Amino acid sequence: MESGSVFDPVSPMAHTISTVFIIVLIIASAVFLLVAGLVTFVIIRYRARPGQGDPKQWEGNLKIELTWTGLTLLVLLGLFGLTVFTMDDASPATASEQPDIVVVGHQWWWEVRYPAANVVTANEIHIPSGQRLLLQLESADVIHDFWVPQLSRKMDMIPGNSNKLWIAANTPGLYLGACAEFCGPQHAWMRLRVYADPPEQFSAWLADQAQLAPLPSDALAQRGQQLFQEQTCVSCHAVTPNPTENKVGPNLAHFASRATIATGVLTNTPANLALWINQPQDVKPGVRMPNMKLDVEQIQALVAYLETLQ
Ligand code: HEC
Ligand SMILES: [Cu+2]
Repeated sequence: MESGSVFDPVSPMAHTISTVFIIVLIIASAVFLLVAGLVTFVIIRYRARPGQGDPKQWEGNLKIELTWTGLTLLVLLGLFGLTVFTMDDASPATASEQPDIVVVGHQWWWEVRYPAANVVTANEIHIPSGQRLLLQLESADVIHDFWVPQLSRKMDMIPGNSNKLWIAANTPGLYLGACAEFCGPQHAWMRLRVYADPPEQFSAWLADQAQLAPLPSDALAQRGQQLFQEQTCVSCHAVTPNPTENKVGPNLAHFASRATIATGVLTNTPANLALWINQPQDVKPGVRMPNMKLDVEQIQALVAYLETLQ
């Protein structure tokens, strides 16, 4: 089941935020109903009636004013206290712990690194369910914001600075997130998928990601591999899971195992992949990948090759 709602938290951190959200919503609704109700009552009860002169004039009322000021103060102090405790629960102290995963925001995609396993991937984060993991959040260009509402609080990704965020998922599943800080024209297409796998399945996934995908065996895919090197795709995309240099585009070592193309714009099918390679600027205008002016045969070969990167 996939979802992304604040009201459906699956980690202790998200749960405490969801709770405070609901409490604030209830209190704010009660205040709204009280005020709107009183205003409605007064409008109807004390409306002007034909033949009546001006009503009796009032000049302040200390008792009523003290009451509404005092009650408002109490409500605000209560919410303040609640918020302080929630902040503590939502961001447990991190001390100097090493991050389990480093996530780097790019215009407009997510680089995902598993330092201990020496794996680099993109746009999909796998985590073992039932464990708390420390993320280190960075940015390669402008300010982005990491937000997977069901798993944790949201946190900015600041160029030149790294932030730490705990996430967890009590139950296996797919949890959707998105960039939550406007970061340029394609900000809305900076989606994120977090897969919480049962721990053994996660370990198997990570071990698999650390390996090179098997070399293509059929002629078309081999031609695609060659084109990938010649057409400068390789200058922006690594096809090994543990490259030594940083690239401008997402790591494609296991691209075929991902569900979407270009950070959520298209589902990952051969037809969509052909469309993407042919016209990235039409699919995601402004994207940092140029239209390469390839012919149909070249595109077919590249698709065949990329499909082998399981
Ligand atoms: C100038 C750099 C650059 C070049 C050259 C380039 N790309 Fe890209 N590519 C990118 C960027 C940046 C993205 C991420 C787009 C986004 O999601 O916003 C991307 C995304 C992709 C994706 C989707 C990856 C994913 O996980 O969503 C594929 C597949 C891809 N490129 C294939 C190619 C192929 C094939 C070529 C050569 C014909 C190529 N690219 C050339 C920069 C480049
Ligand atoms: Cu953004």
